Amino acid sequence: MNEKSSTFYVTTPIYYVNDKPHIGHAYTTIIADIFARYHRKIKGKENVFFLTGTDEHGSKVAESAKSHNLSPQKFTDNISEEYRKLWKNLDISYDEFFRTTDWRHEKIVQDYLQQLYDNGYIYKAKYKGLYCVGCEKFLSFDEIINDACIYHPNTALVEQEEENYFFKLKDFSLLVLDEIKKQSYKILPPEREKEILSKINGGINDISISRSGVSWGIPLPWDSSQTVYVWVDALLNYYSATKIYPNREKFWPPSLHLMAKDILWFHALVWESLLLANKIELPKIIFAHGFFTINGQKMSKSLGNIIDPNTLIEEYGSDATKYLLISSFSFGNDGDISLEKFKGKYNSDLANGIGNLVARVAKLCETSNFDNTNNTPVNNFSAEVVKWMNQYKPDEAIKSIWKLIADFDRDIGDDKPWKLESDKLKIKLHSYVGRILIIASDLEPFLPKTSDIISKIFNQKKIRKPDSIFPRK
Ligand code: ME8
Repeated sequence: MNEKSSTFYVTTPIYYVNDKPHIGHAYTTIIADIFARYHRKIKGKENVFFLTGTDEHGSKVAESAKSHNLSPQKFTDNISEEYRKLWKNLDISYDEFFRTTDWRHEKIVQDYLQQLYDNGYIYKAKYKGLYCVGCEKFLSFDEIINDACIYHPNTALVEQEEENYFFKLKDFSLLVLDEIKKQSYKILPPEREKEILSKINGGINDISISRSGVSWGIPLPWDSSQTVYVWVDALLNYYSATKIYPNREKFWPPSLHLMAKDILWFHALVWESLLLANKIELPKIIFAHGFFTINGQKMSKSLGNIIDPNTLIEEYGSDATKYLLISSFSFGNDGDISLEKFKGKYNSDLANGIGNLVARVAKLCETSNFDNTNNTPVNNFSAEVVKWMNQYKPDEAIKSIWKLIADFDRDIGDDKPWKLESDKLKIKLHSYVGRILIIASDLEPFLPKTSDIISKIFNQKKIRKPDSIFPRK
């Protein structure tokens, strides 16, 4: 394997700092964390780069700052810090936290756009359209239902006419189409790739890459009366990160960009076009997962149903929060979650599932005074976990671990070890410890703290029954 193929670079979207993080943001970041931890175990820590961060420019953020009577910089500093705190509480193992207000990024964005401008890919034109501040973009007809944005029905659309600079997206979209067909880069799940292909085939307009009325942004290098369109600024974070942090250049191109379907268009077409225009290698995989609702309703401030992930972490701990979010619906599809369902799932899968199994096996070892000096350390993944992770199905991978747990529980019932005589019992317990260490190793990317606790318990010479690892709620 050469160095390139052995590196793994995974990203989350950089989240807007107009408001505090919610469980939608936590969801994508947990999935990215799983991929990062999984690949670190296979490829080594130094070959994995996990990037997350915050998207801090643009009118959406500026308006929010104003409504809080704070300067945009102060406001973004505060919210960006909320994200970092959350990722710490949630035990997210990112390598770098990106902020688009980092001056090194601002300089890279300016140089990048200057190069596009010098090469004739940017021109000035008038544009009139309906702008959604929630999405930070002009909407196309298929994104407007009942005079409102499909993603932000409560945000009033603004009719705007501006003289802006445009990027020749239309020309590059045909090259992107070729790259998708050649499979040089992939959009997953496959049905999303089909959507993008049909949208490109349906015809593309050039895209405005600057704004004249937004001062909270990076000035265009050749015309400081305009700032860089926040989406162009934001997409370039993935590239800047490999330039501004030491020893990250070897990670280009990104292995996996994660996001939900709401922002796939920018990632699947605009991003690639910007890269192709400056002759930069394309990312390998763009994965757009689904959107989840809460008790059947869209999460929104006005409905007051936004769940703060910190509340879940306080109630259940970081590992359980991760488990509950990723196992609630299938990765890639839309889904629905509810706090009541979380409680049920916590009790059935964590307290009664893995928690009970660990207690049961440890107790058997303790009461029979089992000598655990000869267990074999486990440091790889079960074939099922590898299979699903290679298919970008972390939820299926975790399901396969819960199948191991259920099978193991059933086998203990069938084996009735408490009836075995001493020699047979020793052999049985030896195999049990082996099985539970396999589960612990498989769990490492998904429930890292639990994995560590289980490994410690079952690597003791004299195994002792621990306090309950997931107390019933
Ligand atoms: O779009 N279900 O930031 P953002 C699942 N700054 N995922 C959800 C979700 C839900 N209900 N709600 C949010 C932006 N997400 C830009 C990105 S990247 C160069 C710039 C997650 O704060 C999901 O990952 O609006 C979605 O794509 C992202 O949050 C949008 O975050």
